[in-house]
Amino acid sequence: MTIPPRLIEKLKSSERIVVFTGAGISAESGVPTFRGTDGIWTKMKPEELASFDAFMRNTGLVWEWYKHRKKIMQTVQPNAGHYAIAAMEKIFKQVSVVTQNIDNLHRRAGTTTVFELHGNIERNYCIGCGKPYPNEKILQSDSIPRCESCKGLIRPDVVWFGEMLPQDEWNASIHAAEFADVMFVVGTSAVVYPAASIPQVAKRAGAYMVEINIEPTELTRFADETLLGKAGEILPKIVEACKRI
Ligand code: BV8
Ligand code: ZN
Repeated sequence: MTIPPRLIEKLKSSERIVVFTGAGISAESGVPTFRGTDGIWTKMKPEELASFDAFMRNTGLVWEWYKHRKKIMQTVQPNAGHYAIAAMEKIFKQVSVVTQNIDNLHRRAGTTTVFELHGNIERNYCIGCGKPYPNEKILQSDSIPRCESCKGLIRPDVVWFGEMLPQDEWNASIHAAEFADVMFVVGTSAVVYPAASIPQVAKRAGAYMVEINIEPTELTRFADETLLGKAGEILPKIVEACKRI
């Protein structure tokens, strides 16, 4: 895969970069995606597990699923794609990552401006009194975690289907998209809203949209460039080409 020279030309004159990511950027770290062949949603429908109703109806099952994913996240590392995005901060004036992922891998790779639209699997809180709880506490026992202060149910600090996105993260993501010179869209099937509207906001505001995915998606027809291949292989090549600018 060679990086199109026109993209390098565009990046040469760019200051503000936004990178919108989905599960595909973490796939090479060993984190299962949602819709791929090994995808989580192939076994269960999203609403059956990632919704407040499912949590109240089937608390044990939902916690079992999140504890399983928390344990996976404890074993995985950022990959070359995450590190390449972090390296962009040394090349461009401003780099913002807007992620749908809850795996914390962008921060662990060194990216400093990360807007987490769907929460973070390392955080939990009591639905009764809001008290925060770290994963260490949650993973200590196999039982359903309850608050030591008010005995309320503890839940993962992630955004479930039917729930609003965190207002500050949302507003900051919209603002970054509106001022982006280049919007990278990496490893997302772009089917979950309102997150998937962020790249459109950037495009409408005049950003050059670059999609990186192993297959075409809902956004491909809007992209100025579509680079088909693995994020962990393409992103380092883009960064290398930019370093030579
Ligand atoms: C809201 C956190 C309203 C939890 C997630 C009917 C009923 C109820 C709701 C709706 C409905 N119809 C529409 C909706 C809205 C709903 C929605 O969009 N549903 C979809 C399914 C149609 N959205 C919501 O409910 C949102 N809230 O609308 O609230 C509201 C308004 C006012 C007041 C109150 C409420 C909240 C949605 C958030 C859900 N939470 N995650 C958890 O993770 O457990 S969603 C979760 O799935 C992810 O966060 C992400 O957003 C999505 C998965 O998408 P991707 O990340 O793109 O992953 P996917 O596997 O799909 O694709 C991977 C891609 O990577 C592929 O393209 C693949 O080709 C590529 N790839 C693979 N390997 C690589 C690669 N690319 C590059 N390199 C590789 N190596
Ligand atoms: Zn409590």
